[in-house]
Order: sequence, then structure tokens, then C-alpha cells
Amino acid sequence: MIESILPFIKLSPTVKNALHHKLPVVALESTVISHGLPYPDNRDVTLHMMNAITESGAVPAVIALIDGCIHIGLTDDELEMFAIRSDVLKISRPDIAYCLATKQLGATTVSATMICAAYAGIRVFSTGGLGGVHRGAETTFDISADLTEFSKTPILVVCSGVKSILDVPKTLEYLETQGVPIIGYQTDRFPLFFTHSSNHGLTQSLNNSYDIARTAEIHWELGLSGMVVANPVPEYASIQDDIVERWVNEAVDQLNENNIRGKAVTPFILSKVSALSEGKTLHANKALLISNARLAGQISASLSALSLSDTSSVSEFNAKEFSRERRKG
Ligand code: PSU
Ligand code: MN
Repeated sequence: MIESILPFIKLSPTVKNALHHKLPVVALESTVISHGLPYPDNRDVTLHMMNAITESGAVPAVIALIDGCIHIGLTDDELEMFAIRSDVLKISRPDIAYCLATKQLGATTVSATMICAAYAGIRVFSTGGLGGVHRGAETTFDISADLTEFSKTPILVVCSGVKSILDVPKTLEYLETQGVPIIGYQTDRFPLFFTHSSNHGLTQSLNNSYDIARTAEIHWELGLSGMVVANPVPEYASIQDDIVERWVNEAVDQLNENNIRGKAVTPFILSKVSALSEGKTLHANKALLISNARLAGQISASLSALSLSDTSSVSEFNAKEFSRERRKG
């Protein structure tokens, strides 16, 4: 880890031990806990995600900002605090230093979680959906910092695509411009979060965690940056696109009526859609979060098996030394 960063990083004992022994670790974001889901589902689904990661042979690490430090791995009490409190800041790339300096509680979005995971040497991160290009972005310029992060930070993010609260074709175009690979897991269609499939085709599709890990390893060996693995919501929990679309349109109308802007846009639409669906979207949301965590755990374990996962820098990493250490251990 770069020396100047050390004072700002607090690893939990479990995560510290895992990183020290080069075991597979999967990062989890905290914005989905503090701003994405209601209590107590936010806490419970996080515990289920952590279990799924453990069952896949990896160590989970929820990332959040507390009292001037980037915490990698939370205690149960800390998780409860992020699940309950309403004064938690939503932290993207521009907000990290401000939150640390003012010692406020910060929940990390996809962009901030990628940055913090990379500091710790974690390569795989699991979440629900990415931020993207908002509908009407041609006038509001509202494009999530998540999308530019992928061109900067070499992390693999497992997600279920993006919600159709966004402009999906523009989001895909933007990711392509940023040079971000999107690998469909057992699909050649871009998943729409609540909906298993879509008419947006993908050019990259792989069927198992080993092939994904191998691709990631090459991507990083070549010095390329972040990547997306799109894992569709499990079919049993998938909701038909035209039904979701009705709720989304209504939520977007309310957004304009209430003059909601900036950081508040995504949480506002998420909670409106959830209310309009009378909880149906919550069921899908939980199912996909757990399924993504499981896949991320498998990919992370495969990367470790390839001797390249979870190192502070792939280019610095001495694969031979690692295999020697593994044989010894
Ligand atoms: N999309 C979801 N659920 C979420 C988010 C996005 O379906 O919880 C969160 C993620 O943390 C993502 C952030 O990084 O919202 C994007 O916020 P914004 O659109 O303000 O950049
Ligand atoms: Mn925005």
C-alpha cells in the first residue's frame, strides 16, 4: 500500500489477515445500505451477501468512511449504524477527502468503493446496479461518477446492469467510450437490474468464473482498467420490463415535480419505484444482490487460483513468489 495512504485506511482483523495471506477478498459498497434499501432489509441483505461470499471461499469487506478513516470490513455495530442512521453522506470520488477531513459518516458509492478497494489491494467488488447516464442528461448533464471511475481504477465490479431509471443506451455508449469491458455472465444481453434480459446486446459473454478471472488477469496485465461483469437477476425474481417501466416513468415525473437534483436523484427514484411496486422490486433487489455476491466470491477465488488476485499492484506482484508461499502455507 502507498505509504501516504496508510493513516487513512483501517482494515478489520479478518480482512487484514486475508490480504496478508493473499486470500480472495470481495469488497461491498455501503451506499446501497444507507441510501439504497430500507431498514432492516439493508442490514439483513448485507449479512446474506457476506455469507454468500464466504460460501464461495472468499472474505467479504464492506467499505465505509468513519471518523476520518476508510474502513475496510465493518463490525456488526458499524453495519447497524450505516443501516439505521439518516445523517450518512453519500460519497463518490469528489467527496472522499471532504468526508475524511470533517470526520463525518460516509457511505461509499460504486466509484468511491472502487477507489478504496484498490487502495487496499482488493480486486473484486460486488454490488446491485451501477450509476449511469440519467434520462434527460442532454440538458441536466447528470452522468454518474461511477462511469468515469472504470477508466481510472482497475477493479472488477459484479452487478446486474443498470436500472431503467437511467438512459440505458447512453450509459452503454458512455462505458464503451471510457473503454470499459462489459462481460455478460451466461448471457449476451445487458440485464436491466429488476429485469433478467433486455434488447441491448453485449459483445462479450462468458460462462464461468474461471474464464472471467482469466480475462480480468489479462486486462490488468495489459495495464487496462476497470471492468463490469453483468449478472442478470435470478429468473425467479425477474420482473417484466414493461411493468417496471410504468413505475419508473411515474417516479421520473415526480422527480421533476419535486425539483430533485444531483445526489438526491438516484435515492429518490429508488424509493419511489419501491413504493409504487408495493415491495416487488425489493424482493428482486435482494435476490440479485446475493447472487452477485456469490458470483463475485467465485471470481475472486478463481483469481487467487490464478495467483493474481488481491495484490496491491498486479505489475508489482511476483507470481512465482506467491505460488512458493502458497505451497509453504
Ligand atoms: N443504482 C442502484 N442502487 C443503488 C445505486 C445505484 O440500483 O444503490 C447507488 C450506487 O452506490 C451507485 C450510486 O454508485 O447509487 C450512484 O449514484 P449517482 O447516480 O448519484 O452517481
Ligand atoms: Mn448524478
